[in-house]
Amino acid sequence: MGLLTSIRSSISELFAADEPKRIGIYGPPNAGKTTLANRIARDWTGDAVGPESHVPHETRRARRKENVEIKRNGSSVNIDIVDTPGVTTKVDYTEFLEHDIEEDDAIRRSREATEGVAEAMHWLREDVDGVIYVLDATTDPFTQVNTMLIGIIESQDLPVLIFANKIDLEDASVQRIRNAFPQHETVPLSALEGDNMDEVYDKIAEYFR
Ligand SMILES: Nc1nc2c(ncn2[C@@H]2O[C@H](COP(=O)(O)OP(=O)(O)OP(=O)(O)O)[C@@H](O)[C@H]2O)c(=O)[nH]1
Ligand SMILES: [Mg+2]
Repeated sequence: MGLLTSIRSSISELFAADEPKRIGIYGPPNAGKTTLANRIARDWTGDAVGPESHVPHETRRARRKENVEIKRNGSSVNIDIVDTPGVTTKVDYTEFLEHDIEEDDAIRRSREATEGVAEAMHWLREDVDGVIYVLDATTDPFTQVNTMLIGIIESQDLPVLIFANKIDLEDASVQRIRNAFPQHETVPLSALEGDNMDEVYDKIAEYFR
């Protein structure tokens, strides 16, 4: 290799190493994805990604926070966080009516959520470098959606961490999640309370460097 070519390839490697990794936060509705995305963004950049809500499908379009630099043991990892809408097989507008939302608004929300899910699925195939899969540890992890999504992630050969969220709640079971997906590492946390965030950042730095 000529000197110039060699210098050029070293420079491009240097830039490639600095390019942020795009990390998609996926999982079923209400698992706490936005709460987690906001906590990570607030801890490292000072501002939030989007609104959190007990109403399912609050996030209906993917939201991105770019250049989040997480410092770990003297080195740092630079990521773009993509908060995605909760994935379900069917968005039923009557779910919204239970939360005192008018029918017109409910229909609009369910349409947006369906489009958002399709978009997030498309990104999973094309546009992310790694996945944080968030589950509510108080609910049954053995669902069709979880099995299908984890399967797609595996088929794309993407690095994936499973986050067992809401461990502050009494009926949370991290073991149930570990049993469901023994092939992946499961990290317990409470995105709401900020429990176990040190391990969360250690694992992010380890997996998505
Ligand atoms: N107890 C507890 N509640 C949590 C935790 N994380 C999130 N929540 C609550 O769970 C609800 C859903 O949180 P979101 O962050 O909006 O969930 P999401 O996965 O983004 O939901 P969608 O955008 O609808 O898919 C909210 O009421 C949160 O306050 C947690 O660690 N513990
Ligand atoms: Mg959300």
